[in-house]
Amino acid sequence: MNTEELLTKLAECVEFGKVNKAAPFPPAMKGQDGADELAKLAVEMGIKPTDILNEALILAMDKVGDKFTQKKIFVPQMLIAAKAMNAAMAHLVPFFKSGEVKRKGTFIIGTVAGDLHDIGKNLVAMIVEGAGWEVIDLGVDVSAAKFKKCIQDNPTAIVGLSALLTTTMQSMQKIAAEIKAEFPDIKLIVGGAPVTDDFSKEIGATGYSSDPQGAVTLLNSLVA
Ligand code: B1M
Repeated sequence: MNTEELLTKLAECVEFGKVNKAAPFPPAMKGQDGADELAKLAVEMGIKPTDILNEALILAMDKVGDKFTQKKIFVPQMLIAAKAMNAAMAHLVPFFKSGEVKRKGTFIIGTVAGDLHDIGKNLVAMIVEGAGWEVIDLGVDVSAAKFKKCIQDNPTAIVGLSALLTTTMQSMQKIAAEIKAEFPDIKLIVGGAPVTDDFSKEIGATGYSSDPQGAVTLLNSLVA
């Protein structure tokens, strides 16, 4: 297998959620090497980690995000694709740590105080990470103080707030105001089922996205 064939195959594994050779899913790829084995092989073959990331993994996750936006795939397919992505990424971690592979930026994300919904937030975190960002996931029920502490430690980060309840939209508004009072130049993006573009403008957020791929596009535009 040459480099191009290997990266194409690796991208397919991520796109269709073939985690490793033992994984029975997807049935059409049963018994074949998965993202785990192929990423390992790519590193052993000396393919540049940035090429593995950009020409296989990110490419595949972009497709996954687009298909999800277009409702061609659903949450389970996106989760399994993210699992395959993570299996491949494990082989690239040493290169990230050494600084050989540069991230596009840091994205701090959390579900706002009072809100325990994390499925959508986790999807956003996974897709953004898959798109080449460092993601700091603060979890659920995150207070303004916790966001602010994290921003202090990561001053160039962009912040993402997620809310799933109409009641916690108020919490989102309060947290956004507290963050902006202390960090007026911070870039803040918001999302979650009840959140709208109008609401994001009302609370002074930098931007809004209704889905993970939109969040990636927004983030990329903010550092372009
Ligand atoms: Co809750 N819940 N829930 N719930 N729950 C909803 C949201 C609800 C609409 C159900 C309903 O009544 N039809 C309703 C909210 C009504 C409202 O406020 N308008 C509701 C309620 C009322 C409640 C409780 C109050 C119920 C109760 O206890 N009486 C309670 C609140 C607890 C709390 O948070 N304090 C509660 C609890 C729960 C569970 C814990 C049981 C569970 C959450 C488990 C978990 O997350 N780990 C749960 C669930 C699963 C749901 C539903 C069924 C599914 C939510 C979900 O995961 N959707 C939901 C009904 C529904 O949506 N059909 C419901 C799938 C997910 C992929 O979509 O989260 O929208 P979503 O994320 C999307 C986008 O919004 C976007 O990208 C994601 C992918 O496309 N996105 C962002 C999200 N964050 C983003 C951030 C971005 C950008 C995009 O940038 C930063």
